[in-house]
Amino acid sequence: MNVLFNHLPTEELQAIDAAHHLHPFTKGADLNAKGARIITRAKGSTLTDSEGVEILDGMAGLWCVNIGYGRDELAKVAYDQMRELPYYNTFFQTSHPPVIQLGQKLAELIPGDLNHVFFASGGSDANDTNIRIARHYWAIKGKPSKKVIISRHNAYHGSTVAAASLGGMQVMHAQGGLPIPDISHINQPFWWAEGGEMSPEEFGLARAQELEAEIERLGIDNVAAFIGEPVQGAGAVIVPPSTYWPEIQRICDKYEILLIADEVICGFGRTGNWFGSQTYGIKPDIMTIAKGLSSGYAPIGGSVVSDEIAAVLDSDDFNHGYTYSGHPVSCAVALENLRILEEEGIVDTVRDETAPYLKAKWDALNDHPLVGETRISGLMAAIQMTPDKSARADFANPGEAGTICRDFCLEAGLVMRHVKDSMIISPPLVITKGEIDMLMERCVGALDKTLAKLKADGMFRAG
Ligand code: PXG
Repeated sequence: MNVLFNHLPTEELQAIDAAHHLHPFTKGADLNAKGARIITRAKGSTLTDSEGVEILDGMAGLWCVNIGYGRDELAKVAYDQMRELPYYNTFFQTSHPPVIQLGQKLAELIPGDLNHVFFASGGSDANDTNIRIARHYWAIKGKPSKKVIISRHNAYHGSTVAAASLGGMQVMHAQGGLPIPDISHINQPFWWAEGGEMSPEEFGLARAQELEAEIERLGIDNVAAFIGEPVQGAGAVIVPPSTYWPEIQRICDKYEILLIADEVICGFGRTGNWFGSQTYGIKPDIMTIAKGLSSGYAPIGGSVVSDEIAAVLDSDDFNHGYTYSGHPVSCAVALENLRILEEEGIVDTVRDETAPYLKAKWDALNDHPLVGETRISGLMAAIQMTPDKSARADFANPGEAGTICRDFCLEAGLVMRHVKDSMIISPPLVITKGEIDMLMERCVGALDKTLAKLKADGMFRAG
């Protein structure tokens, strides 16, 4: 057996990890003191840790393992491609079959005239590419002052300097001198937290109209594009009111600015259609893709642009590219992943069966005393915990209840992520109804225990 599979005892692995591995979005000192959980293998929707404990993966890794773990077909394709052509670049007037075929397949799957792909290694660098594409596009068209990209507070668009600037995460802007210039942020359509006395529909419209006000404030000659996730994922699964996207679309059309849909999480079936843009009636000029494109089996992302943008870009040099743009192994793996998603009808099953099944159970959580609201779109969903439902109140120490609940979930054998005091799921799209039952049972058990602990600690006001 490969030495990596026949691993060292957990404590030794944890000690080595603590000594040499810097983890993303982590306070190293705290993690090193307790030791990371070591995941050693996975199959379907189930992870196994180094102690042999099985855990239901309610997050599909990091919102990405759409076809589930353990598909040999993808391993085989990667092996075959590595033997045939492990690497070649696409910079110097060259191309190769996997990148050619993947571009064609994406043009077929992605709606509208988004027929041209610039490949990246993930979502962050694809969004960097988008900033450069949008600005270069306007410069070629003789409008070099059109540089500002309008985004939203609490958006997540990645972790590079440019993508984190584009995102609206305060904790990221607070480190490393962000944001870069010429990015502006409007408010998010998060009704529960920010909607006040408005109905969700009124609020959605009001928040979308902030885009129009921001364009007017900046001056149309300075605005290049608007970017948004169809449903904000990392922000806490914020499903916008029905009025939001149609108004954003109207404003982008009226002012003829580019509309960038960041489909890194929503793409490839997550919302019950191939793309979140289809679920929410968005007609983007540029789409960011990553994650579900390869189901996380190999790193790959991309910027997909319209015929018109491609024609403009093609008229000049575009001085941009990554060593791994269109990596042959990643492209081959992505193609096989798309074949499986398509041939096994996985997106249809989500739309017609598992998402409605989950939704019925998820909606019923609103009866739980700890639940302020639930949000769901396809197989991504959130539970908003609150100390006082009727007041739509926040906990005094945001994130504390979320951490408590997250730990109870893990104890019960369920990976559920928390964003402050929202509990989030985004399971593999192949999750079965039986596994959804199991997920719900573990989730409700964790909510009950969290409520009991919060009451005991005097952190729960109502009920
Ligand atoms: N756009 C969106 C909408 C994302 O969700 C990225 C871009 C960046 O992709 P890469 O491949 O560069 O990571 C993402 C990534 C979380 C979490 O904790 C979410 C992401 C990444 C890491 C953590 O929810 N989303």
